[in-house]
Amino acid sequence: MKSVTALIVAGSLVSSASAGIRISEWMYQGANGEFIEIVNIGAAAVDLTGWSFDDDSRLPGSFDLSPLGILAPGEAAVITENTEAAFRAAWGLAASVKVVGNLTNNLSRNDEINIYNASDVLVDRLTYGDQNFPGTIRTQNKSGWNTPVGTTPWGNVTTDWVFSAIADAQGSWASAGGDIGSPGTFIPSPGAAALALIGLAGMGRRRR
Ligand SMILES: [Ca+2]
Ligand SMILES: [Ca+2]
Ligand SMILES: [Ca+2]
Repeated sequence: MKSVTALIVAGSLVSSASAGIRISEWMYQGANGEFIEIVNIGAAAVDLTGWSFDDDSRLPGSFDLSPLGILAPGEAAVITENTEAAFRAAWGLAASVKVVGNLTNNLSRNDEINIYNASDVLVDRLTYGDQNFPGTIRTQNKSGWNTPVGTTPWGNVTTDWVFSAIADAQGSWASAGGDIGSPGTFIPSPGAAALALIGLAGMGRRRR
């Protein structure tokens, strides 16, 4: 009974958030540069032209995400303080992975990640910090990840977020400098994928 209720709640969240860009991974400090990963968990492609990022100063337009272009359903992209070329080389990323470099906002140990759309409306927020939120992870030289389908957006970091480890469920690996993460790779959990399908089925029924 409990699991049925959870399925219904998660399904409704998915369908109401069909525009679907979510923060899925972050590392506030690393040998090859801090980074943030976002993913399109919706059913439609999303054009990031005019979209932006800011940290805890919460200013839409602070850092332009337009260079990331269009994200297909399920596709992840990376924002990093490193140069795009150096980040790609250090992590061995395929040319198809979308990366925007030269981020200057500097994520700190306790900080915030805000993603705004082209209308400067907040799309997703992660407020994090192992000091401000005791018991949560400190993403120094290893990233934290979550599979955000079915979880509440606009949230604080919670114990749902876990450290990346070599060959974990995201297929994480080590960078040239020894950082551990999976920038640009997003693997939905089997449960999250099932919930997304339920959400899509619900949307289809309502349209008819
Ligand atoms: Ca930093
Ligand atoms: Ca900052
Ligand atoms: Ca990832």
